Amino acid sequence: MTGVTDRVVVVGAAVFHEGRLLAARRSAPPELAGGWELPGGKVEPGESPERALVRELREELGVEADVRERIPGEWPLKPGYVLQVWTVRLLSGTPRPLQDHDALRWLLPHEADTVDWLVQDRPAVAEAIRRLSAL
Ligand code: 9L3
Ligand code: MG
Repeated sequence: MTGVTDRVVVVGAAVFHEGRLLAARRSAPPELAGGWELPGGKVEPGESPERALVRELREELGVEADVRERIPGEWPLKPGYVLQVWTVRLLSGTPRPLQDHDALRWLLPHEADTVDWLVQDRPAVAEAIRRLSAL
């Protein structure tokens, strides 16, 4: 059962590869287009967040991913939606913007502020960069 008090969990991936963080530029919806995000999307009913993240990265970027650790915390999106973030490693494939994105970048820690992150993603990105820098 779902009710009016339930929140939709949106999962985001801090994909780490060769010392860089993957940033994805949204192409939709219009109010978010041009903003950079941690790729991911909504958890479906009955789906675990980790499974949702694997599915979203397959659909959006065409890669197989290994979900590692949750970045503690959650961040409000639009009303009724919260963002939760995990660190992720690539298992296979090269990310391509297949859905909802029109550009990708691999950022070194010192380049983290060179893209215009969606405001809601900024706290999670900051924490992801701290973890990447500590690897
Ligand atoms: N959202 C914000 N930051 C993110 C992600 C993956 C998603 N890192 C927002 C955008 C949409 C909603 O969450 O309003 C659902 O995301 P999607 O399913 O459109 O990717
Ligand atoms: Mg998405």
